[in-house]
Amino acid sequence: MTKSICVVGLGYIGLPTAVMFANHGVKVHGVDLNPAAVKSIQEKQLHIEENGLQERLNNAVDGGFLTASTTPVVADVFIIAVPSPINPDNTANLEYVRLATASIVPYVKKGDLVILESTVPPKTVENIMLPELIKSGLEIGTELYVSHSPERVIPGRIFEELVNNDRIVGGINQKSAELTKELYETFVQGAIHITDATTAELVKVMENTYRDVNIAFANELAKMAEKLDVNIWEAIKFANYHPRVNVHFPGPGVGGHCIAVDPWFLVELGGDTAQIIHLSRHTNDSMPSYTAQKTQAILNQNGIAGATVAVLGLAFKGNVDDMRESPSTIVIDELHKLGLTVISHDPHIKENKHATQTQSLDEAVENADILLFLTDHNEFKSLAAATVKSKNKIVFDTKNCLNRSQWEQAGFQFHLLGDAKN
Ligand code: SAJ
Repeated sequence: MTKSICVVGLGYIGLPTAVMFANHGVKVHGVDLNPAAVKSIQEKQLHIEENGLQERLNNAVDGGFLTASTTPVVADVFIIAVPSPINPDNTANLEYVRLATASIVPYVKKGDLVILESTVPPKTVENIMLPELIKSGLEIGTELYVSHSPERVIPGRIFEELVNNDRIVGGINQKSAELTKELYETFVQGAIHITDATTAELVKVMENTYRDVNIAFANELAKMAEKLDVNIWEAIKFANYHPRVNVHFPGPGVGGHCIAVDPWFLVELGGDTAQIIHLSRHTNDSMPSYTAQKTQAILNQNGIAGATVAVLGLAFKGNVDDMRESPSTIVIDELHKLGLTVISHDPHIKENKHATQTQSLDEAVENADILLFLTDHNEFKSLAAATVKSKNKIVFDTKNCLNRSQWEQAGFQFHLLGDAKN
């Protein structure tokens, strides 16, 4: 029998997951507290950008397999995919997870399965979810099954990765894990590995922390390379030819709602033990200010005072429309603190979400003394330098996403983060 699923949280993970099950003939009901998100899904309008989402949403809604509302419904399976952010003091905010769990309690019935997909600190299922679920009156583990199956997909390639990535399933007991595995086999072609809930929680946070620490290492090396007269991008490329080396890349900072957030869960849990993790967070968080200061230094070298900076790219990374925890907003704040004027542009952020933003690239660059590229959108990579008409011809590329010789041929003075050869 095909089970019915209620997905709580229709954001970057919940919506693609809901759509994916619906496209495989499963009756799915999506729930979001935001009535505007619910309305847009009912009307097949996207409130987030993701490759392949529109056509899959159309199929799901037109086929009658996906409905949405602001409150849960009775179902066989509940998938929770709500935010798990950090508070201003970097401690975990698990209120959304707790409230989402509480919201399904009136709707769960004997034999149901509850799956948490949100990334959470180890022990959240045990300490936050189970005390809520027990209020259903059902016996946990025999009448109500519970597991953590962390999402591990990368924005921009969500559908490809939902199908092909291996999946970790951590049950509160074996039966919960097996039921969860069976469910995801609906569309997952990667291997599905079974473990306990706390291990699954740690695995997911560990993966993102590995990436954060590795990027911090690359950012430290980039700063050193500038003093050594070495191009760090070239050096990393060569180092990565070694079969056991995989150094990540520097940049203007680490953004998004995962890599910049999850390591703090381990810092909170680990205290003094989590030293490398803690230091890496600080190194990565220092990059927006470093980028702003370098921009100022380039302007000083050129004797330009009271400058206007065209910030190109507001999204936290290339080819997504997501500005959550984006380093760009901090870079802009830092540029303002230095007394610089900023005008920004991002081809993926359609509404003006930042006070400095313009929808026109030409308008962003026309009065600019320097073009500061902060994200590696394809639109920027393929930009013909000769067509860019800015006031002063200076470029600062923080993502190694531009073709240096093309920009130099077009008369631009070219600067690259992590490369002193300018
Ligand atoms: N970044 C660098 N240097 C790099 C790679 C990334 O500075 O070498 C920056 C990006 O520009 C961006 C940030 O890091 O600002 C994060 O980007 P990302 O592409 O590393 O990761 P996310 O946040 O889009 O997605 C990650 C993924 N985790 C891993 O690759 C281990 C994804 O698989 C997870 O599902 C996702 O977090 C999540 O939801 O947790």
